[in-house]
Amino acid sequence: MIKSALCALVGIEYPIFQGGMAWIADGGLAAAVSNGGGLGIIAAGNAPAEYVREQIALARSRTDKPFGVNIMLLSPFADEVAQAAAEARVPVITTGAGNPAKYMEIWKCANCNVIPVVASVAMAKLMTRLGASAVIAEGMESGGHVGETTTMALVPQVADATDLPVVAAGGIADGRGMAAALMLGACGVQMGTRFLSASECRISREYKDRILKANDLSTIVTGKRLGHPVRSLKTPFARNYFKAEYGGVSDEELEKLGTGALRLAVQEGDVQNGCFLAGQIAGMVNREQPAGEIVRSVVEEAECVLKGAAKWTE
Ligand code: TUI
Repeated sequence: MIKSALCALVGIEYPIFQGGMAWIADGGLAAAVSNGGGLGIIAAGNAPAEYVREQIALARSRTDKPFGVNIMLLSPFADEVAQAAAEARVPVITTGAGNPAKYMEIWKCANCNVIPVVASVAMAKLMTRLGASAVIAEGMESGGHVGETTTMALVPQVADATDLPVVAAGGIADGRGMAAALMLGACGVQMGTRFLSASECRISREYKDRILKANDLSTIVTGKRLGHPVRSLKTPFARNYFKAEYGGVSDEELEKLGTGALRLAVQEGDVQNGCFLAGQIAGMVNREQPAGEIVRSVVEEAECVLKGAAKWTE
């Protein structure tokens, strides 16, 4: 089985992280992934600290394996959630959509492994200097908030820029993607969209079915004009938002259109008003299965691909 420095660093069996998806990645999903040998991650999203404490307690009641908390840095509750994660001494803290510099000290004092998502080489270097344990290099194939660089271009450049373990994210959904990421210099992968199909992933039936039916052209990036580009499924909501964004709609009205849209997708399955975040590999996610099975099958397939790779040099 594939092992890497990441496994020893965070105490997991296989170097696979589950992405911290806002409104989706709760303590139940995180525990299921961790019990399967990967690293489950609870998403704080825009929720207050109380929600995060509850989800940590839920995860701890379902697993004795390590898990993480993802802190979305644009959240109005980022400060209190950062404090709560330190107080709960979660083994791993990942961050997204910003620069976590101001929290590094409290997290390190609490002995948490801090593993920020970076979308550039400059951010990877800064996080290395500030004492991160590893970095997640996330390309713009991912769902949700996206940077500008693809995984194929970002991962090797980040791997060259830091001595820390690099986790590749964005556009990875199977063993081929995992094997390719390892060849680019990563020592593990993070997957979000693939775990949307996990049996333990409690999203609306509409959301899951749309992921299972998606193809290679099913996603779109909106929100560039407001400075927060996000990738989601091409639903009526996303198409309308896209038109409004490139039409004459004001910034205020655009902000209003997006408010509450993640919750409406996840909990209500509302295709008119909900934003169904998904990565470009949604077209490869075709069946529902337990999270542990997803982890094992991706690792097994990656191993098979890597063993077969010698054919290229024979
Ligand atoms: O964060 C994500 N994905 C997300 S966050 C999210 S919730 C949201 N809600 C409203 C608006 C925007 C987001 C849904 N999906 N992925 C990790 C990620 N982080 N991707 C890119 C980045 C990133 C970008 C810039 C990390 C650091 C960074 O630094 C900029 C700087 O200099 O502060």
